[in-house]
Amino acid sequence: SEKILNRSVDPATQKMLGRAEELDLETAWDRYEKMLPQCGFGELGLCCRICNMGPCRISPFEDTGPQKGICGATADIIVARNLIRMIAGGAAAHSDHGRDLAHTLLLTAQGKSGGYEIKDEIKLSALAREYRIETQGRSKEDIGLDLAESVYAEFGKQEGFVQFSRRAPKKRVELWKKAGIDPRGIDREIVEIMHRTHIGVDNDPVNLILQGLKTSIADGWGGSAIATEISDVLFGTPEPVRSMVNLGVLKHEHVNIIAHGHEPVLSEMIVAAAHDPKLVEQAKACGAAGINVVGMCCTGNEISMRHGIPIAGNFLQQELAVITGAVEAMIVDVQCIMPALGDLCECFHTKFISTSPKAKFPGAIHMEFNEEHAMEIAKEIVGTAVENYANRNKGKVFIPEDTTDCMVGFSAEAIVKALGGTLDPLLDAIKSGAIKGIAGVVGCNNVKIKHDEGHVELVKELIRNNVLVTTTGCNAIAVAKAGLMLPEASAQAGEGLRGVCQALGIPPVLHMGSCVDISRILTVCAAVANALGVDISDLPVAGAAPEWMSEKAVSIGSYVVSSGIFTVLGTVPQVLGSPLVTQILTKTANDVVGAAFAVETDPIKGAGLMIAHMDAKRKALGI
Ligand code: NFS
Ligand code: SF4
Repeated sequence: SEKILNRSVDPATQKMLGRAEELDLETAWDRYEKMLPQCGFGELGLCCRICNMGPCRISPFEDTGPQKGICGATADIIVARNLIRMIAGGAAAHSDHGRDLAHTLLLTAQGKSGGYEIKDEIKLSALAREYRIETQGRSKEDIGLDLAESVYAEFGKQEGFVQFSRRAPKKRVELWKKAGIDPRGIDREIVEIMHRTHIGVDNDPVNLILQGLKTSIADGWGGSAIATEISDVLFGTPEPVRSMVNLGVLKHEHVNIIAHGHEPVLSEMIVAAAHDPKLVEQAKACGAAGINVVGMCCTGNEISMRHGIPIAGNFLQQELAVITGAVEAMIVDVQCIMPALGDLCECFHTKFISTSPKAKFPGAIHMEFNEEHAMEIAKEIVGTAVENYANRNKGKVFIPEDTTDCMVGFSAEAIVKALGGTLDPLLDAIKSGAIKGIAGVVGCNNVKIKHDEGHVELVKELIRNNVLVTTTGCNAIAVAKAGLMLPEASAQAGEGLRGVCQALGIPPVLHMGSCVDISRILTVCAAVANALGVDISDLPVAGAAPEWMSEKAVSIGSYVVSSGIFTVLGTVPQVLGSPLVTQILTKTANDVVGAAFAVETDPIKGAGLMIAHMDAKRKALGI
């Protein structure tokens, strides 16, 4: 129907929305419709609930209604506080994920973890060198222990700086120091946001936003970078590998297990446990052909990047996966997991299994995971899924056939390898104009935008214009579904980019991982800037989040801009109630960090803004 076609451009999603209608099952899109019209004060960021004299809401019209909260807070103050509290939420989520990885490395180095090992010793040594940890003649466990303690300490550090932020060009670090936004420690900056936004503390919108930027830098160059780097140490640095995406990766004859959420600490173990011969045997005894583990959202990106495990879908497809009726277990840890899954799983045989003490859900069975007994618990969880196969109602199964092949696994290291060992071929291609610039296109799905359309249209327009695209998160999954993550997709690229892709055998869109792996994009930008002897803000690079929705995305956008990269947002942030804050984000930020945000809901126009920005930067560089 028309309604369904307006909800998503993805054929599998369209089919499943039809199936949901047939079964009279509710999805996020239906709940969104019931929510309309959404609160106008909230949309503009003008509602404050920070103290119990409120809630206060500021009238968006200057001549009618209250212009100040009960404490006297203006629209500018309220909008700025709300915005940076979102940054605190996002930075906390990414960084707590990083902390969990540091914890896993610590236990592994101490010989106390149940099934993990240090897999990438090259990465381990490289990181150890950054921390000036002695590596000569020492075991990987000894080095790992020192490294784990060093990265662990970043979170509670009170003074100094976050080590990985020093990968940024010198000019960038100097600029951060001058602006007072060089973060001292990850937790400290997040806590300071909560303090400053308490009633009656920081009431200067500019000062508030600067603290927001500082905290976001602690995320991108701190917590997220730690999550990425330590994951590589434990599970291996990704290398190009073939994978598959979309709901068609679920199988009729197999026990289907979806690993959904974010931390590879869990999903890696589920993948390993599913190979256990006893469990495979048990699955066969139950009449299944085998065990099929697939991913969803960012943990799906993690296991796809490292093992080529198929990805069932992105954020807005999580309910649809359950509606196939073919999922024995939806296993989740933290972040971007809809509480709606509980009720939905009850309509099917699907077991909704929560695993993190930090994240429990209505209707879920809780099988708590811990690193000390990782493999043992993972086997128990997979066993629960296997047993559940007998309960599948084959008459209720509806799996859309759609799948798309893709090539994933482009870590910074893999990109350098693909270039033949140095960045030079990339630099030359940028200088010659074969590649106009590099874009990082990332972020979520959002019911406010036709599912995947923002992602796919923006990326297509970029590659048509010879922009090499790097991607992570739900954007990566959308783009992979559209077939753009194959070397053959270079046929859709402009002539210059096509030539480069064909010469190197790479797709025009490079999958760099999960959202914490945006730190990989920063690392590449820093390396390119350092090689050219310029700041990141001088490069022909731009970012975009065409369908963003989460607090994590707010933190990401903020650290990308703070790193000097112009960023286009495809959904409107809740800040327009303050002309001052809007002005800071879209204009004044240029004077402070050399980059700013733009908001553009039309993906083609959004791509146009990025291209124009790259052209201007190229001109300034004289290339
Ligand atoms: Ni990123 Fe990943 Fe997707 Fe958005 Fe959620 S899964 S961490 S937040 S919705 S891209
Ligand atoms: Fe109202 Fe001020 Fe309290 Fe916010 S902090 S709810 S604006 S009185």
